[in-house]
Amino acid sequence: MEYNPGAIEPKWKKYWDEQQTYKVTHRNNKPKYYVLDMFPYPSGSGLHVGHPTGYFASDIYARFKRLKGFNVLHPMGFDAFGLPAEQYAIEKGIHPAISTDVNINTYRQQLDKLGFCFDWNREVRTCDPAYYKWTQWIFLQLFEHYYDLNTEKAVPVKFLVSEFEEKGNKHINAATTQEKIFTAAEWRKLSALEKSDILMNYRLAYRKTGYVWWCEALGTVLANDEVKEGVSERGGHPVEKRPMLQWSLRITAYAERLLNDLDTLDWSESLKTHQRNWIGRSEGATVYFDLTGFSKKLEIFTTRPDTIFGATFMVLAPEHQFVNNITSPEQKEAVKAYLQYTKSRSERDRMAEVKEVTGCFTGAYAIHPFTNEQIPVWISEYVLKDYGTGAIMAVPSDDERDNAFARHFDLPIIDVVDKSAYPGSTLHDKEGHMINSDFLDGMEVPAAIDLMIREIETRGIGRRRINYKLRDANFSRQRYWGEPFPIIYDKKGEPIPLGHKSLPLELPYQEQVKSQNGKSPLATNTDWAVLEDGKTRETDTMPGYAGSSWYFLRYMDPHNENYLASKEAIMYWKEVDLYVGGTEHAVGHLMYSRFWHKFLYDKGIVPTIEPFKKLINQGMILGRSLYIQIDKAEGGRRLHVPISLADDKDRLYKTVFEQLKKDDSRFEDVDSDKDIHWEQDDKGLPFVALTVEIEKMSKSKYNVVNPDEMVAQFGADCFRMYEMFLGPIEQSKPWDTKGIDGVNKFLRKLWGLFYDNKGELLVSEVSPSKEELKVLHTCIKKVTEDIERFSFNTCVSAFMVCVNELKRLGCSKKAVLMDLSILIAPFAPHLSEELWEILGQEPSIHKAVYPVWNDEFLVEDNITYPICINGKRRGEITVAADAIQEDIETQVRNMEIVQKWLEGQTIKKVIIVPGRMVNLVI
Ligand code: ANZ
Repeated sequence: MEYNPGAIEPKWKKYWDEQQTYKVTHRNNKPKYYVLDMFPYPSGSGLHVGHPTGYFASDIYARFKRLKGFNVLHPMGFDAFGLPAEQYAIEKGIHPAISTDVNINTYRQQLDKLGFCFDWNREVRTCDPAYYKWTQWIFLQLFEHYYDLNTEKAVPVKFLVSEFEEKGNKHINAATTQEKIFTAAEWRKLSALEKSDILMNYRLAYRKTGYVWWCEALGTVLANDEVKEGVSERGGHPVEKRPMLQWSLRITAYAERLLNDLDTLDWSESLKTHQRNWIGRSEGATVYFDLTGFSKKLEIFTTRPDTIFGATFMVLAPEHQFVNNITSPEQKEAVKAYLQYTKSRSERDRMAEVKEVTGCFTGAYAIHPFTNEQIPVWISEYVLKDYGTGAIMAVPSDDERDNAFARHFDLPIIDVVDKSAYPGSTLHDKEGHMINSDFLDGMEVPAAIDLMIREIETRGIGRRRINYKLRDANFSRQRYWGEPFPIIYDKKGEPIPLGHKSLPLELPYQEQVKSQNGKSPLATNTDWAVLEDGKTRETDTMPGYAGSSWYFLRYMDPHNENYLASKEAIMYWKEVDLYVGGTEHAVGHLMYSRFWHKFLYDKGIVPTIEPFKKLINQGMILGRSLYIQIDKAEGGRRLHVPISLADDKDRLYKTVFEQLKKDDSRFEDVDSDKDIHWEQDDKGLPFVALTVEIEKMSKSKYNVVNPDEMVAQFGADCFRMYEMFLGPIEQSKPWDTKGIDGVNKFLRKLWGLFYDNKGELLVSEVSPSKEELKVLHTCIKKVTEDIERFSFNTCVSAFMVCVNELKRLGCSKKAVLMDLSILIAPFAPHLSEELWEILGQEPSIHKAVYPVWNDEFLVEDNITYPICINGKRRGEITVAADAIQEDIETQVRNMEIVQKWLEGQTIKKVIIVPGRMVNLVI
């Protein structure tokens, strides 16, 4: 009998399906444990070997926890709405509803071969109306709540309305963009639409015209985290800021909690830092400056109010609303030209580090609130419209950008902080003592900041302010493939939420799925979008992150029609104990789901303040790409070809030609290698220079390895183990199919403990020896401890050591093999199930009890001491671990080797360091 994964794996897969081995319910007395993977969006290319890495790690852990007596929730589903799915459908000319279905089926088939212990009864798909009914419901809840800063939680808007009716908005302390204070009488006089507009300034889901990222190529608006370095994250297309009427989520209301609660999480420091930076909390003050000849005051934000005596000019963002009004007639032309220039600059250029200083004087002056001097007001692209107040007081002595600006335009610089007592201190360090600063002189910076803020507040020219880089999250997409908003507009344009009973509002099927001229595809479907009495539907759809912000809750009770999940199920499963996924979601998905979760916590729906207790980011599996260096003169143009061609020169040459002709018009007529500059080898023969590079696996780089092939060739168990064996889970590492053979051999060796090569069963009932138990229990200890700390590669090594040792000892004893099979079960679920059966046990091994090591078996029987004579090592002696000192001494004195080195001299002293060494002084 040989190890044959091709027969074993389907057999046990079928058994698990029939027996529903991995089905779980919350009605269980065991302690719970929730292991979650970031669910995939089903792309058209299917899985490559990099995708399941994280799933293997979480699956091993889930299986381990189960064997350890936990009731483990380990579900899987599909993030099926959103841009990638829709882009794929459009490229292929297939309706997204169809392509998504097809792609999900492909994924499912691939996943099913890999031996996961998912409870598929709980599958969710974000594009399923039964699911997005609750996404829409949460949106409506956000719409119907505002954030109360006194109680620090979400409160229904209806309380706000009754407060307005009685007292106006004076006493409301909310996260709001409502600036105007009104009385109850004023409120009551407003029209329905005016009231609705005011309430929008409070709602957690609100609609407002704002500058948003518009991506022409994708035909939609994008959220901040979907724009990376000034281009769309998906596809790398240019983006620009455009004013549009859009839905947004007031995530900024939760900034402080999102920041503080990071401390409660077992996440990597780098991920937490990433989130902290994204939230970007700054403490400082806003200060009002009077402007000459202009009635409005200019509000600036500064983190360094202590430096105000060094403020020698002001700078506004070019888009600042004051620019037009304050510009003097003399400066009109120059300002106009400068605005033209900044408009032509992409956001990417503007955000890039300043190499070139640009700006323009407006002709206006501000009055310094402490010196009463007039200081010039400039505009410059380095001041961003969306940060702080979009205006700054420039302190060229203590801010690098202000300094560069002042030097370039020859503006005055006044030193206000003396750092001589702090050698090595940079401008970013808030240290030094104040000079040239009136009543602040002599004070240390931190104290001066504090005093200045109090002074500013006393004089009524500003106030303490905490500023965040975090922006509210844009929530509208001019796309088809997403959740429709459950919102109708009346003929005056007032948004009316649909009643909860009308949910889900289903996405209508239509052929037209591409947006046109920035108009949503749903807007072209007038049958659906236009209602009676001049009412219309919202025709934008929700973004991809809507459905993924709460899916982990739905898994707890996926078929519930009356609630997003029952109270009972949520109270049992509580939160995700272990979340495994890639770092690419660091500030998008992980920020949004934390926000939604906190909102649901405020509403009493979930019992924990955070959704994901522990999080592990798996590293990427990298591919080996082959590059051919051609046309050297052109500066190293490179071409991707399949790695398999490295050994086949003829085919390689042919492929080079085909590729060249296909993707470079200059090579269209090439029909022989005469036309290409091959490199010459030392015999003068043409050759193609090849390099192999390790980089991200992707279809476009011809470096993907398909897991199906691995399974067909080696079996899923071998593939799982090899992928874990590649290295620590958090690290990125290159894939090398050649290496899988080592694991393959190991599994066969393990099998060889059960059957000899004639197919005779070797398993015996004889009790294991002390030595055999030591090998087994060393392995139990190592593997248990290593799994607990998510070190899976070292577990595989431990298995290899254990099996080699057992082989050496000729041990095929049932008692040892039983425990060993359970240890291996999380890694090789099919094989271990087969071994369990061979051992005469009832399936399933996955319901067995994880072995516990016994320290008694780990104790060493003997100890080997090095023997030193006058400090030099001359030999060694092995004695029983519990031998007493006199016996060791007697034995040592009588050893031949010792006698030889003594050469008749006498031993003055014998020093025995227990367990360590023996030293003789002669
Ligand atoms: C005066 C000053 C003096 C500043 C000094 C810094 C150093 P963080 O820490 O990132 O919050 N600033 C404010 N709004 C800005 C905007 N819209 N665009 C560009 N810069 C802006 O940065 C806050 C500091 O960045 C503020 O404090 C302001 O410059 C500048 F020695 O005010 B400071």
